[in-house]
Amino acid sequence: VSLQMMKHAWDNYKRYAWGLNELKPISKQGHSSNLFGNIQGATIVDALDTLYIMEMKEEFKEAKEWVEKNLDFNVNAEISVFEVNIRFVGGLLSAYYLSGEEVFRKKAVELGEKLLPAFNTPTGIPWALLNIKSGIGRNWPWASGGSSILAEFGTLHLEFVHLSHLSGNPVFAEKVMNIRKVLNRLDKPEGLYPNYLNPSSGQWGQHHVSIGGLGDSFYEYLLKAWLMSDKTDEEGKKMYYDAVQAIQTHLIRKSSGGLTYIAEWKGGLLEHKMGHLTCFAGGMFALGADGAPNDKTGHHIELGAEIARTCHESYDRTSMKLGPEAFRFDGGVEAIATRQNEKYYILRPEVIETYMYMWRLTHDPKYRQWGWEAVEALEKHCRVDGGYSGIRDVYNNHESHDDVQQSFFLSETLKYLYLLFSEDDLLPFEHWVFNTEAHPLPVLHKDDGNKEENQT
Ligand code: DMJ
Repeated sequence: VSLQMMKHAWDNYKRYAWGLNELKPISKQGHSSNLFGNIQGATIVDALDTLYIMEMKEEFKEAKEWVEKNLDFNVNAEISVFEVNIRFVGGLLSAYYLSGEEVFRKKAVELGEKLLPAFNTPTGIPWALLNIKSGIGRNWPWASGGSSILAEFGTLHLEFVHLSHLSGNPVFAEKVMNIRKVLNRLDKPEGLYPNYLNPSSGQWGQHHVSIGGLGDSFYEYLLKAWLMSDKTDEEGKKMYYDAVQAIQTHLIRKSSGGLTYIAEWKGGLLEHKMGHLTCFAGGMFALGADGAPNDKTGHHIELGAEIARTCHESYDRTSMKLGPEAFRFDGGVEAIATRQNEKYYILRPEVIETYMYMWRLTHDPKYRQWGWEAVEALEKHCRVDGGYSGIRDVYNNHESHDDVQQSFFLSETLKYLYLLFSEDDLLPFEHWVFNTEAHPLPVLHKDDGNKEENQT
């Protein structure tokens, strides 16, 4: 089924928005998000590995040809360093590792080089935004006193380690190792990492902590850096398990109805709200369970299962059976959005992502059932003639479509659905880690490194 869904999403993108970043499935035209400046083709690059895995060979071939002929980074564009890294660098790296086609390696390294000027700050903590022609960077004007964002500069590690590996140029890995060094020098309030860090002073901005937006994938990349290093990156491992310990103590709570949730922390005060984005953490806890210190493996799996259940409830308590952007545990509600501007669903993957990890790690059939419920809801409410669209209010009985087919729907949501219903030996966790946009990157096995050294 996810293959049919992919075909519908891809065919319509191709028909109405080919070469542009994303598709507007209602108005049947291209959609440009300013996150990518005027780099083009986000949906193509994000979808490459999904097409490959689903064995959509014709489509993969036309996507590759587009990349060869048209993907151009010599443009005057201000881009989001984080978004371009996770979608474009990540997408190109995965396409290279899966297909072995040199063009993807070349483009990934070329783009990586374009991103390097973002690190020209007094601390080496990169800017959020970069003009890839002039090399001038800046931060989001809304981010706490000129700060960079934890989830942005903390979500470069996996891709940059691979860029060094593939190019032979150590500079990429050096840049991301320095980010860790800066973080490790700083005092952390209650052991937590604030979402904001000033790249000039090297000091934290506002003490806001989140495992959802602005924080999320920083934690994910600590764990995955360790896994991707074949468990040799002890620093990443320690940072991850220490952070989870602080998160458990200060952010994880249980509602009176028995639902475990991860709250947000604002200068010591809890906001009892959980984002759809935060739902990825169920899968993360389960993935990290195996290495958990002090015999805590079972506990981390259990935590993953509880987060999965809570996020499933957030879907089940809507009329469309698709979850809202954020849901609350206060004012007498549990796992329900109360604010109008938190009721939307934009084809995000995190809940399905967690089902996929929980399925692989426990084989409890309920995760496939829950994934199936999501498929039915997507087909009923998000599928339109011209592709798939987000929904403005999941509690309403009538769809109000937002008219965007997000590129992560093809790279993540549909890929995780496909994996949920595939055998475990398709991209096995011993050999692959998924970047935060669901692009698989190979584990760099200790032996491979030795082999290369022996050869030179
Ligand atoms: C994706 O770009 C990535 O999953 C990122 O980590 C968070 N936001 C979207 C999906 O919701």
